[in-house]
Amino acid sequence: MDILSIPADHIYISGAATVDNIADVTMTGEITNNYFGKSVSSAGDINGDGYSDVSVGAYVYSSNTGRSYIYLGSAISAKPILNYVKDVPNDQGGYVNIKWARSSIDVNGNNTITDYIVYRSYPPIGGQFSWEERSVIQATKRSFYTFTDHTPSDSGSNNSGNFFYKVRAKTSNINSYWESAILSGRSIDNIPPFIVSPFTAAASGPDVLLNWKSSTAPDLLNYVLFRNVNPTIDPYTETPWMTATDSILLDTSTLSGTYYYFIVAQDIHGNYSPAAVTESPNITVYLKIFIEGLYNAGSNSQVSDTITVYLRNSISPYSIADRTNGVVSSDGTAQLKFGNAVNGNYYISVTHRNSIETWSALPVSVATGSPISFDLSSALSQAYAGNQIQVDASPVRFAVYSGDVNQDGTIDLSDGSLIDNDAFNFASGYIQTDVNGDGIVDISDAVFADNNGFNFISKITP
Ligand SMILES: [Ca+2]
Ligand SMILES: [Ca+2]
Ligand SMILES: [Ca+2]
Ligand SMILES: [Ca+2]
Repeated sequence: MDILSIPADHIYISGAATVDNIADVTMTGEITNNYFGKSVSSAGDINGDGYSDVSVGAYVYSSNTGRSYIYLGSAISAKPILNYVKDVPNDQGGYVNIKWARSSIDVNGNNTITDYIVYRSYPPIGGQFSWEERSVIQATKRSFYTFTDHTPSDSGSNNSGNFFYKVRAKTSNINSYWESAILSGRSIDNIPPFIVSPFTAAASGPDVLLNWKSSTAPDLLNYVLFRNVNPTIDPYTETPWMTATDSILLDTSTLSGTYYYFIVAQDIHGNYSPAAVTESPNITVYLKIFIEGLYNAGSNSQVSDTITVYLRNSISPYSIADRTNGVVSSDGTAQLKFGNAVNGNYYISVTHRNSIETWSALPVSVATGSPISFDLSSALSQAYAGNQIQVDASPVRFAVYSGDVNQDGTIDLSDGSLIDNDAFNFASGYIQTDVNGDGIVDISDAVFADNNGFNFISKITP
């Protein structure tokens, strides 16, 4: 506290950042007309308590005798000032830290204050607090006091966890005390569980068996699981699929195709670990394939495009066991995942927006969890009936035929006329008739249909 200016008998006290023009203390003389306040001066710190004291003269206190009053400076109120109630960081919850500034009379030379009592209340009901004594701390004339309180509950997703505090500066007289203002605060569990790892999904007949390593979080509540066709989710907004307390779960109503399982470990305060993800069990095929119209022998690469790939039963009528879409990259590789077919031997057949449907020469053995590679491009004989065309001599590469614009299994005049029409109309974009994949339709696309049509190219299947 500093005394900044002393006009007459009004004293302005600067305790905080600014000084206003409202008197903090008004002192009145003991008798009227004694000219109390005619002279006011700072008296220095007379009693050595760290506060400036004030001398106020009343020079006509009695007929001939002036009187000087010494006012011992102090804060305006003897109430302790509650500074904060805040979470203790980096813990599993349950604690808040409370700090307050002493009563202004808890100072050297003054033993009025004997103790501080910390009170806590649940949020008031109907304006009524329910104060509970949490601690009694002896007054030791320190500027500040702190206390760490163990809270009954933490702030969580469905609970604000707010508790209210006040501090009483107590004297030896039970009826005489000063109380701080009321402040609220809450404790928070700052430590979510670690990510669950490992987390695996394996086929178990038609079911999927999920397995994971138990979390070591000391405040673990359970595991929350999710399923989604997307490989990433936000577990806080995603609707949970299951909860579990074990470290194993059998999914007996699996989704079709390929999708993803996610798991988070949840602590008792609703904190989630990061989500761990695992793919649904599937048959993965790494296919290598080039497409005649999209291939450039000069750069040894092709225009990347979408293909549709089928697993077909190995015996007549070679029905479709599974299908999936994939993107074949410029280097001819595509990763394909089949979520429906059971382990077995299948022909692999490939379709593309304007290429001849092409099958593998023989059935290929596939199984969930055991990815295989299949390369159509390495030899003519990789394709059923050798139904491919060489597109490069160095490196030696074979490609599926291009030009089946109408996807009827044969390249002929009807494909050529579709290309001609679009070329005549300057059609452009991602369209069937753009055989070389440059985004426009012109004579360079028609060449493929013309040449392959001339050679009566058709799909060849078992
Ligand atoms: Ca905490
Ligand atoms: Ca925790
Ligand atoms: Ca055709
Ligand atoms: Ca083109």
